[in-house]
Order: sequence, then structure tokens, then C-alpha cells
Amino acid sequence: MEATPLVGIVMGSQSDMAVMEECAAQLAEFGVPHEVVIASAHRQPEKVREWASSAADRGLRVIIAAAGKSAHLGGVVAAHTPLPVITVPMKTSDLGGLDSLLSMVQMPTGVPVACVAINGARNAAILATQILGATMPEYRERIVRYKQTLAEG
Ligand code: RP5
Repeated sequence: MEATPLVGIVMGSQSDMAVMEECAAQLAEFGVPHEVVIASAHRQPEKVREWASSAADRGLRVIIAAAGKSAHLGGVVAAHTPLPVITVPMKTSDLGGLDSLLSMVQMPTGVPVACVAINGARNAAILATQILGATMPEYRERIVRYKQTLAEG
């Protein structure tokens, strides 16, 4: 039986998948059960609302939201869930991802999201695992080991 996902990855378009596969791969390396869904805040607002508002009850602990251009997905998800939301600004063809980044970091007071670097998919996975590790020792241990591998070069 598959483990209940602890991290939910949501992205605005199939076109984000090539970058976000790295996020899923990093979570898999840490052994973190996760789910992946494509849902656009603008094109599929009801799908986003339903997924985000049921996330905590379904067992998710952290959400990673990736989007590009006018990247409202993370903020909309955060509006519908008490879970922490990590956003990943997608690099874009016209504005290089600065559009995505600024859309994500300028959230109004009361609805925060964390934000990693443009295309920072692996860092989003690492941060999500660190959040899990705050209360789940097995994931804290995986981060400790990962940091040891970084230090050893
Ligand atoms: C956003 O618009 C998506 O997250 C994607 O990064 C960007 C472009 O989407 P497509 O037009 O390629 O579907 O919603």
C-alpha cells in the first residue's frame, strides 16, 4: 500500500513539469511520500480551491506551489489551507521569472508563503522536508545526513 502523501506539489501548467520533476525527485530521495497535481489558479480555480481546502484533512503537511508569469497559485492555495505553502517561481520566456518571483513574494499580511529561487525546485523539496523534520525525527535525520554529504563535498 502506498504511504499517505505528506507533501503536495501543485503547479499551474504541464509546462512547469520539467522543472518540478526535480522537486519530486528530491522528495523521493528523502523518502517523503508526495502527490503531484496540475491545477491553474486562473484556468481551473475550482479545482485549486477543492484541492487546497481538502489538503490538510487528506493528510498533507506541507504544500509546494509552482507557477509562472502572473503566479498567483501559491497565494490562492495559501488562502484555502492552514498548511505552510512553499512557492517556486518558474523561469519565464519574456521576463526571466522575475514576474513569477514578484507575484509570489509580495503576499499581503495574514497570508504568507515561503518562496525559493527562480526554478528552485530542489530547494523547495529540501525546505518541505525540513518542515516535516521539525516534528518528525526520521525526516530531520535525513536532512542531517544530507547536510553531511554537502559538507563532505
Ligand atoms: C502559469 O503560466 C503556469 O504555471 C506556467 O508557468 C505559465 C505558462 O503556462 P502555459 O501557457 O505554458 O500553460 O499558469
